[in-house]
Amino acid sequence: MPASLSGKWEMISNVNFDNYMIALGISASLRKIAAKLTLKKKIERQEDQFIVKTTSTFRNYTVTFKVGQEFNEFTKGLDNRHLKSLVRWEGNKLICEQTGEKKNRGWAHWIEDDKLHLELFCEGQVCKQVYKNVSKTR
Ligand code: YOG
Repeated sequence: MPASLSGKWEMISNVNFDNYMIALGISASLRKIAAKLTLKKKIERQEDQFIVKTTSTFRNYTVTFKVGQEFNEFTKGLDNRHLKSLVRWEGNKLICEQTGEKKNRGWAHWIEDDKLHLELFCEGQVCKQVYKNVSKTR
């Protein structure tokens, strides 16, 4: 049975987030705020359409996409850049390539041991986050 990315998730670990943010060019003052946040994800899926909401007490960010279909992404409230993004499945991993000013940028999501895993990539830095499921029903 393939585990689903869909549901509500809450961050339980966050490794190398500061270096990822530095690679994105985020200021020291914003990084200090961001480092203290417990991020939440709400992932909804309808066929190949995904809505991924990242929420926190400070800012929220939503991205909507169809797998295999390139889209324009504006990282509003994050690093505020315009990207060409493309999400695809690679085995059980949902992988996003974010083409723009920053090289080797993107992310990967997958399920492992009932946890949602996320790797965030930018310019050789990799931030690794793990989320526990907080859905009311599964
Ligand atoms: O997720 O791309 O799930 O979009 C990473 C923040 C902090 C603002 C969050 C607000 C990168 C200040 C999105 C955080 C740091 C720091 C809550 C990661 C940038 C600015 C929104 C992401 C993907 C995959 C879906």
